[in-house]
Amino acid sequence: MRLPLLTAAVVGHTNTGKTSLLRTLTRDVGFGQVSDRPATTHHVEGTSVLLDGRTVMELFDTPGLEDSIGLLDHLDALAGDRRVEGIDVLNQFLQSADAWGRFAQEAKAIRQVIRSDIALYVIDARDRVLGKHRDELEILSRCATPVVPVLNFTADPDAKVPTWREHLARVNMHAVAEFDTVVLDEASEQRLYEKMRTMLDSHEQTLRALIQERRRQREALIQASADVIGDLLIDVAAHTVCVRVSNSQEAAGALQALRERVRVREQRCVDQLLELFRFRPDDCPLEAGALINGRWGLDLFSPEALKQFGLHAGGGAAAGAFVGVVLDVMAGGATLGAATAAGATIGGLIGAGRAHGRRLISRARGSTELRCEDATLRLLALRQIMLTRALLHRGHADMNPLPVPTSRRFSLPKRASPHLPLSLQQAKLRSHWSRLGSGADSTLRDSDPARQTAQGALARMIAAIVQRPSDADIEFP
Ligand SMILES: Nc1nc2c(ncn2[C@@H]2O[C@H](COP(=O)(O)OP(=O)(O)OP(=O)(O)O)[C@@H](O)[C@H]2O)c(=O)[nH]1
Ligand SMILES: [Mg+2]
Repeated sequence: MRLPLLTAAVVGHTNTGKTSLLRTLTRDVGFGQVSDRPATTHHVEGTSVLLDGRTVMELFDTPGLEDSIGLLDHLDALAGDRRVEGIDVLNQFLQSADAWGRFAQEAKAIRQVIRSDIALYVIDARDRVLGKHRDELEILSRCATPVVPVLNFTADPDAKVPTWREHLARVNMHAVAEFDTVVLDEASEQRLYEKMRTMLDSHEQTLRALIQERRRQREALIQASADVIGDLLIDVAAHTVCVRVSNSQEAAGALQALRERVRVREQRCVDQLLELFRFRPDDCPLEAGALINGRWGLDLFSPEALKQFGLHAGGGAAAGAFVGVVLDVMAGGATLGAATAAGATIGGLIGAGRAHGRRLISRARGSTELRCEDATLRLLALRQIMLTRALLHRGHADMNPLPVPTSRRFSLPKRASPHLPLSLQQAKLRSHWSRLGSGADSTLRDSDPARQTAQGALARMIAAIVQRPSDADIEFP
């Protein structure tokens, strides 16, 4: 069924966040120009909201209203003593020279309001109610277009939401929406569409479909993110490197290479997550410990990164620069001597060697395995989960850094299981599941249904963690 096209003009005083509102509603960080400077937007610019590939809503950004007090006086003077309707006077004004001269900016906005089905009047809720606002509302009320006031900057401690609501009610505007454009709150967006729906009977279906579509998209985004993170974790958990214990130089080189591969793999996951949420790396600028131009500020293999999430590296592997990697020295039987020797050689390099018990894969004599330790896997999981949660609530107008995770918010609760989830334990025993390193056989990996099952189970667990309330402890598993 073809839904009727809905057109909405976004208007308001300069610098109230009109362009920002459009960016967030359309999930388009590239739309228009957003700046602290007043009068950033000079022209009317439209953008589409699609549903099943078809445009169902067109949103129009407009230049800020700057001289509403002057314009209202001008309109009143145009009307004179005649009993004429506001819209007629406005049309008369739009055809006059003043609409291209001293009131050109205002005229562009008003023309778009008159042409649209609805106007969203954006208010900086930190402002006091001033004469300019009263006059803007008065002019808008003459446009014969329904108006939904949108209170922006509502997350700011200075927001005067009740005062604004009271004032708007006095001028007969009861359907008021609250929407902070930098904090994407799914519920606020829904309420905004619902307010529009109450005013637009003819577009009821379009708005209802949009609300449903946004809900569906959010769920799909969470699933897709969880899947991408699950894939990363399996790749890293399954990745092992065999090195000869007798050659400490070779071992050191292999260790560096392993860490680099894991870093690159994490970066690929970050890039995938940013892309899923339609952010560009430089949309998430610098803040220590958080994402810096789309990269994690703290190295994955640093004690600080572990500490940030309340994690501790296990045993001696935490020492020095070699955080996050464990040495699996062959243990038992005839190789015990070699293992001890390996402990002496590479153990000196890494800090200490730790012997892992059960082995399912065969190994050559005199060699040892390097792999990421559990704390690194947890850190990888927590970093990407934290990023996903931040992106879910990040408006596409947000120009601030992503928030820094703190150990308080991300500490592992005492009851946390000492074991990794089963799927990761399985991955640790199946090096062919990993895409990392030369040993990875992509055909084998992609065709192994057990890997897919494990990734699916992990993704479900991650999706549940991502959706925990904002004040909940974040833990993995
Ligand atoms: N903290 C916060 N900042 C916001 C919000 N909305 C907009 N901003 C910031 O406010 C400034 C103005 O935003 P714009 O979207 O350019 O405002 P505008 O109404 O389009 O401005 P003009 O085009 O000049 O009329 C920018 O620095 C935005 O980053 C918000 O909800 N919260
Ligand atoms: Mg603008």
